[in-house]
Amino acid sequence: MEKIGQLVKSFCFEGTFIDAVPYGNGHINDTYALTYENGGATRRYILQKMNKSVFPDTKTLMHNVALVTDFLAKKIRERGGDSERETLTLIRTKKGDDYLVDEDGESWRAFLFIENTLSYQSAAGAEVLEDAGRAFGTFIAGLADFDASQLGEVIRNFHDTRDRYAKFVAALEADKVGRAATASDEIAFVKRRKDYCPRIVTMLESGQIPLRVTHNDTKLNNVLVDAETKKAVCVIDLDTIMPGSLLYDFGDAVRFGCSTAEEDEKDLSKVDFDISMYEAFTKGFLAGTGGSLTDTEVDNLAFGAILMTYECGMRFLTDYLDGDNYFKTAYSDHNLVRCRTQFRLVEKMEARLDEMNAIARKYVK
Ligand code: ADP
Ligand code: GN1
Ligand code: MG
Repeated sequence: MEKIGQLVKSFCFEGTFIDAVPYGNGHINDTYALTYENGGATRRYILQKMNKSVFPDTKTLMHNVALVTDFLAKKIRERGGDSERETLTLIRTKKGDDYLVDEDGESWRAFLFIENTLSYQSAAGAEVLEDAGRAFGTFIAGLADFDASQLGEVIRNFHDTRDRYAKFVAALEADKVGRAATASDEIAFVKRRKDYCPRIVTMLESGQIPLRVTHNDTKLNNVLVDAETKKAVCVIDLDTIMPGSLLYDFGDAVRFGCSTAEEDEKDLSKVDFDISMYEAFTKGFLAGTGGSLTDTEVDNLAFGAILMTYECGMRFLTDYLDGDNYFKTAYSDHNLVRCRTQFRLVEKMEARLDEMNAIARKYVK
């Protein structure tokens, strides 16, 4: 904390620094809420130490974040909205940079704290899901005229499930920490569904579905919701904004938001796929995107949810086999526990695929 007290002096925060407390439930960055006092009023900021093993190219990452937040802020202001609440606002350093590199080579960035909001860690109710769907849909639609060629690729092949499979196989073969024997059911689960892996990525490559600017990390806790009205306020965590498929964003949000349990629930009997939440989310998402989906995208929304859940489970399993180097973990088999919830959800969704497809068609304009 002493270090934070020093480095905050390099940012354009207003007032007197009071304290910094660890904040939020992200798996990647170290997030702190900073409190400042200014003329009797308090003001908060978010300070994040970016995860350098996940994001070695901080320069490209922050280039993307700055471009996208500036672009969105301008749009929000043009339609009379409050850009300091409806998108992230970067606080630059006193030298005018988008982020700060400290003497240990760690990179830090800061945002205005969006007050009176909350975020959900698991299924939150139909209204919240519908609204979150609208927020993510609107977010993608709002970036339709953003020049994608300006964005650098922050993490190569982020949602290339073929590549994720290859990384899983490599981790399994290396079995670096001797854990493969403890995950044989999960390993078999991944292998049985290998044919899922190329489906979306080859549709993108062949032009069957469009390449869009997408968020790529649409967990429900990456939408801040107004604490009183429960309406979605702001889509956050813009680290993985890159060209991609809308199916990734739809699917990842369903994976997290339509589960009846938290991502790391140990009691699998509590883990189910809530189709009424799926319906609510789909309704909001399709309204938010404003009818801009192609028929092939609509036909693959439900599969996108299955694929993203499978991919996420495979990533947790790969990290477990690799010795927990990527996701933050709180105990030794945390990644295996997370992997199991994802695979349970995959099975639950597979059993309801026809209903899921019918719901997607029902809400297309
Ligand atoms: P990670 O990549 O580790 O998930 P996030 O950028 O999602 O990091 O931030 C972690 C958490 O911090 C979020 O889930 C949210 O609760 C909170 N948070 C992030 N940015 C803000 C902000 N500008 N205002 C309020 N809360 C925020
Ligand atoms: C990570 O950053 P966070 O916690 O919102 C991960 C996502 C995973 C998610 C699983 C950059 O998201 O891809 O789906 O954990 N982010 C990155 O909970 O890898
Ligand atoms: Mg996050």
